[in-house]
Amino acid sequence: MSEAQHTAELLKEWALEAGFDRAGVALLEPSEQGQSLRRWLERGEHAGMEWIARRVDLREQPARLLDGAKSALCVALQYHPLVGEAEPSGDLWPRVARYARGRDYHDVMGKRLKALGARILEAFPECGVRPYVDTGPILERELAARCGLGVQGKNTQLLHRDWGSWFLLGELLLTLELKADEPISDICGNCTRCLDACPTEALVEPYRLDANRCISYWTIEHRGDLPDEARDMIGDWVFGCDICQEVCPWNDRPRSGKPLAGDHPWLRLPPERAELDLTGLFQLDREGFVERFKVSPMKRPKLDGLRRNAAVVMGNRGEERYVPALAKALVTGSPTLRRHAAWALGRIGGAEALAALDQALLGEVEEVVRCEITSAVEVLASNRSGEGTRGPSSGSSAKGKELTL
Ligand code: B12
Ligand code: SF4
Ligand code: SF4
Repeated sequence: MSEAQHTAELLKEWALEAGFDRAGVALLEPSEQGQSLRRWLERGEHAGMEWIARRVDLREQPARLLDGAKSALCVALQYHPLVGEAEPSGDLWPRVARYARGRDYHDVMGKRLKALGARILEAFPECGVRPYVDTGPILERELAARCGLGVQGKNTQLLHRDWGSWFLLGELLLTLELKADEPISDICGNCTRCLDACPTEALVEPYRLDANRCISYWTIEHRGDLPDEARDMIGDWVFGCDICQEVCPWNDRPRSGKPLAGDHPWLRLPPERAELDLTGLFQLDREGFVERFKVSPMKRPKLDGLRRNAAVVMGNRGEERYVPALAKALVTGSPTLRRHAAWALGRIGGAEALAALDQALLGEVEEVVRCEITSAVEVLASNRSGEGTRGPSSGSSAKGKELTL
């Protein structure tokens, strides 16, 4: 065995000891996806994620991120299915993406990568080391695909015949000479289940996702008010979206026969969060939010963003039981929440919703909120007179619609 191969094997073993489920070694050669990344950006399919467009050169040439970088030790951490974990109940958690129910993987994987890096430095003091999880200018799926941690599926997620796609990625860039692992070949074949199941047609063609239509983008990444089309699209997803993974045959069951993510307590939904439902999100104050979500990926859109999503989901569900909470939010919430609460009340309808809207209009001073309330009242009035066409949606009503922002 060559020294490069011996060191690579040693480091992969240490990665497993550091708490990762799988590891592989990739050479830091220039990206082969640079052209299609640039086309994706030119088409504006990154939606509001301008930060992706700013660092394209580095994404194309990841070796430039660390002086003398030659290889990447790529790691994967499984997050589902959790052994012995029942699906959560209630009206909130089943519609929060699985990766986000427990602790924030950026922290968990970041700490483990740091510890792994320190161990490598101790053994190879001359080595340069740089950890990344998610937020660096790296095409992480491409890098991990190069060393066989999976292969990109038509839903753009990295997947593996033994492990499915419910895993997260991270990597250590290294200046060490290491023997690289081999990629694996395509496992999608003729399947198109993810493309067929995506309720918003965000997967515009195999391996191409338009974030302007992706529920995950709107509920996690988009800041501020949601345009009307996006409110339709998100259906009843409060944070993220798992549909294109749920339908993937490689996620049906662990093919390897080994338990997946059986010993990852950090992924479990903590009791202080489990008790929350949609209306509970409205009742949280800043302190309560920080207490419950400071170690969760759900802090990303902030309390206002989560409440915005919750209001839209209530409207899309069209259930009258949400009217009292929405009516209160319409008076006491932030301008963003008041706007989305008004929209949701217009969706749900009924005398109580209409009375709340009329009442709120009397005291509302923000012009955008007044407009939202007025149009919600108009929707209800036209519904009453039998002219209206709007009503509760499950998100799939967005299918086939043109998105105009
Ligand atoms: C931006 C981003 C998003 C955006 C855009 C998603 C996207 N598909 O790019 C949004 C907010 C929508 C998103 C959603 C999700 N994300 Co995300 N996201 C990222 C992030 C930060 C950057 C991805 C990126 O660079 N996209 C740019 C586009 C252009 O890349 P691409 O889709 O890979 O497109 C290339 C290929 O399709 C390729 N290509 C073109 N033609 C062909 C043909 C073939 C045959 C092949 C193989 C490839 C290929 O060329 C394209 C251009 O480079 C990465 C972390 C990272 N730094 O990599 C996490 C990451 C990809 N996300 C992750 C996760 C878990 C998710 C969600 C599942 C979360 C959720 N449940 O809501 C969803 C899944 C949505 C989906 N179907 O992809 C994980 C994926 C893990 C895995 N197993 O693959 C990552 C790696 C984070 C991590 N560190 O673990 N995400
Ligand atoms: S995450 Fe949801 S909306 Fe986005 S591509 Fe997958 S199924 Fe479609
Ligand atoms: S659902 Fe089918 S096409 Fe989509 S990623 Fe899975 S195997 Fe590939």
